[in-house]
Amino acid sequence: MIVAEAVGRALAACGVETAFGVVGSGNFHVTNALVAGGVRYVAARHEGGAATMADAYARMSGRVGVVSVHQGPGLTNALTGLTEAAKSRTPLVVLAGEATEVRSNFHIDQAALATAVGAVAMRVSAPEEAVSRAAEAYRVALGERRAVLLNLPLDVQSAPFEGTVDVPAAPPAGPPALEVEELARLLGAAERPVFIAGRGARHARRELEELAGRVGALLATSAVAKGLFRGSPWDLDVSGGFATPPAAELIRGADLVVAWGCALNMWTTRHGTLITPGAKVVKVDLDPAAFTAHVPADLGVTGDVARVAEAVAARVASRQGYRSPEVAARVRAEGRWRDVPYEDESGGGRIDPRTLSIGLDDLLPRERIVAVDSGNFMGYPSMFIDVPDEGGFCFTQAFQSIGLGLATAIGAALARPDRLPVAALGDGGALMGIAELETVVRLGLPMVVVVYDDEAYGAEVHHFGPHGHPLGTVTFPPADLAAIARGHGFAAVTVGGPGDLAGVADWVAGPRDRPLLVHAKVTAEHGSWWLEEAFKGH
Ligand SMILES: Cc1ncc(C[n+]2csc(CCOP(=O)(O)OP(=O)(O)O)c2C)c(N)n1
Ligand SMILES: [Mg+2]
Repeated sequence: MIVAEAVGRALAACGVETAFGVVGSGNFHVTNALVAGGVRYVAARHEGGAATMADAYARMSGRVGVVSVHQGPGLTNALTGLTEAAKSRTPLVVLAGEATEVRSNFHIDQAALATAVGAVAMRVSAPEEAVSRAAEAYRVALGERRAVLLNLPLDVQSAPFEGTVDVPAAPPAGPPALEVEELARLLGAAERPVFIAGRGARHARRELEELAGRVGALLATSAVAKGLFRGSPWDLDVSGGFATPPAAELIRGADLVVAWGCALNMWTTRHGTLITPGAKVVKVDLDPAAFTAHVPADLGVTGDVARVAEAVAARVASRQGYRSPEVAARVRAEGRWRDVPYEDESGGGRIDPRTLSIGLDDLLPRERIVAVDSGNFMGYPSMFIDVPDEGGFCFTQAFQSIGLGLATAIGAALARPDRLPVAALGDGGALMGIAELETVVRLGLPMVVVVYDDEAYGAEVHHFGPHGHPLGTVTFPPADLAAIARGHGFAAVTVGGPGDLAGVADWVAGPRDRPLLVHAKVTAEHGSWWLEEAFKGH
């Protein structure tokens, strides 16, 4: 066995289930070894797609995502996806060939690249390290929630490996935090507590609902945990720019905000304005760095969200808190965006993006998994297309890159084959990530790709247009996205008004043997309300 094979076999033995990549000479053997070890390998068409697929797969499956790339350009192509994963603390291992000979065309400082974007760089420097380094990369990715680049120098890769592929067991979880008494005291005294659950709470619905029920807390999430409390009568859905008017008001009314695995960034708090001055803020997080980030915490509790919530629940008495019948009635009547009245602006061959999103919400099966790209349009699917739970929404937006949405939907679809994958994209993001349309068809995914087409980088149009700047650099002629999709093997419908949604209904009722692209020509007279919020941060 050569070193490359030992690395692949070791990762398979660690429990890797699916790997994504683009194969070249420098990662050929390690990828084949993954496959030989029982790992499903998914070929992407661009390394950026592969990295984002692995990221989304990891988020939706709870497993470590694995990416395999060629040295040099294979890694640079993957960088945007790797950065998103690093910022999102997704457990990810990137296997990359490495040309250590400085005169090689493929040579770059790969370790420096990785650390520059927040990933951890490791290297198999000698044959005898093959298994221990692979296991270490896996352990750091999973245990510390890091994106790890494992460099595989070409000369070391091809050397013989003499040892056995035996990987050590993962260490047990740490003990719960000591600050639970203080959190229990604060919750016991709060009149109007609100819980905001983030990425670090996606595994802890039961424990949080139990505690919230005792202390009378209302429930909200950050965007990445959307759906976590779906079905609860106290669910305010997403806190921040996507919050409904009553949800925003109720969050502002809190006298205690407990952020669970959630740093309370500018998006989640509308630049801090959703937290009323004087309200106490508590953060529960594995990483104490979260306590001082963004809105600072009055109290930080270090530990796993589920364990801390359990420990606190054992120390508090039952009280009504924020859960009055009036609040319940309000959440029931106005808690969803589609209950908020609006004037439908569809007309002239274009559909109002709200009407489009509500129409899709009605037509698409409820067991769905929605992935959203970045851009002006992004709030429409996030706010109007409902999801069944936290496993129904995948939001790769920590780096705010456009073009990740389609690959996100592919990775999410592979993690949850029981659900209909829905990719919601702008025309700009769709054309940027278009390399993976063929991947959707090749994998036979029954996906619905919705393109909110305003023939522009709408975010920029609405950012600069009101100030009278020329917009020629951010507007485009019409592109026939339906024809492009058909060319890849998709079914496609062009939607220029509510009546055209019948084509979507036909696809849903049919055999769904091909993915569907919905080319929606959307109205674009004005920017979205959440975008105005975002521009404050630019
Ligand atoms: C990789 C990358 N390039 C550029 C940007 C800047 N940017 C933010 S939104 C946007 C426009 C996206 O256009 P589209 O996907 O059509 O969505 P729309 O804003 O029109 O709804 C651009 C170019 C970015 N965020 N990421
Ligand atoms: Mg656009």
